[in-house]
Amino acid sequence: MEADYRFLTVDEVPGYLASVPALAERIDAGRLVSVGEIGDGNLNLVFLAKDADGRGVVVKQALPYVRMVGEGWPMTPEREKHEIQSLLAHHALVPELVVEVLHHDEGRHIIGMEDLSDHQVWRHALNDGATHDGAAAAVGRYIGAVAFGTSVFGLGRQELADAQAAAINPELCEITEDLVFTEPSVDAGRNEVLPENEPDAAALAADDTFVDAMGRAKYAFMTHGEALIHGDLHTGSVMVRAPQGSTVADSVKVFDSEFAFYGPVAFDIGASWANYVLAASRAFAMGDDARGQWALGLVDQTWQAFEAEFRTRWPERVDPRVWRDSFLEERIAAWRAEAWVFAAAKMSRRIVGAAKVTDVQTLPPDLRVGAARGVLAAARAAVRVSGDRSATAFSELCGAELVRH
Ligand code: SR1
Ligand code: MG
Repeated sequence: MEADYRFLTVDEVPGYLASVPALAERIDAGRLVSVGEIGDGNLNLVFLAKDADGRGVVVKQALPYVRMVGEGWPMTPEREKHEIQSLLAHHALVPELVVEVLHHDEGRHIIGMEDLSDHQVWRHALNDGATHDGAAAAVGRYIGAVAFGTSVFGLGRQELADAQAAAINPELCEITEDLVFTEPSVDAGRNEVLPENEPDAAALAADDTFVDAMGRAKYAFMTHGEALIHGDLHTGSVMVRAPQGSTVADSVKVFDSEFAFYGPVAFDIGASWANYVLAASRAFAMGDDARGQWALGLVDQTWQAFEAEFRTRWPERVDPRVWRDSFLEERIAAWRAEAWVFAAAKMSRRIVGAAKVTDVQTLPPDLRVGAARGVLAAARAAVRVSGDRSATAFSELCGAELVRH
């Protein structure tokens, strides 16, 4: 461990804030009214400090291991560099949709960020039955802006090479390769399901079509360095806010991009779709079919906004001489098809794998069984369908499986 890499504590936060000019100008460190550790993710420490004027900042520190497991699962704390680099690059493209970075402490792997405590983690809001209309479209617009602006279409050759070199992130990519593509069907000792779901997990592992699809998807993930993708774009990586009494989001902020690297554009699309299916599975399990259908509708909202954003930026592409409009149509169709399979991977890992989601885990066990079974059936069905179908077809197919189970 580096000499100055000490773990931040609640007691230390006031002094830390006072010592960092970029943070001290955003909060009165001498008049703090609260400091708390609020991290609820799988990996990091996250502190929120508020002052007497209601101003706040967030300080996040990467640990040298996976928080949800402990020191037995080491993980590079250097991941904070990838988070910072990607947040800055993405913020430059769509500042209104990405959390603002205020400070970077390389030695201690700490990031200072704007306070979003007037927002909610979108997964929590979804679990609570809130809608935040417009959030799914905002996510799609973010993916589209990043897909264009960090790729060969939006960057000059040297700038692209520099960005690619800075974004090499093998340790975190390997976690995704293992947990998302391999382990749903090949248990490495980390999988767990309810006893009633063991036959469902076994059927997934024995499904040659599914395993072959995961092999192709893993290959694409490891070789298709198309854009500086978020890399972990689930509903826990998005903050949402709506005015009191409104169902419409007035602010949506993407954060937590430590898994960022040059990867397939469709991986972020598929990640969002998978999490909408998980939200839908919760609603159907609770007997709220209207809510389930609403959650499935988010799939097309994200897709349409992604496509619109990419098409809007397309006239500005670096080399229109050979990247003609026919190529745009090819890319859009290819990304939509790939998103089906990435979504299947992402939804299945959240049911059988090491890192689960509260959408399903907080259901009573008798309801969880059916929700988990439905999600695994949807994942298996999705990889069987030909690649030229719409986002709406994806959500209809998933909905049919969720309702059936
Ligand atoms: C060991 S890390 C487990 C998961 O947490 C993160 O949010 C990623 O999704 C990762 O796969
Ligand atoms: Mg995360």
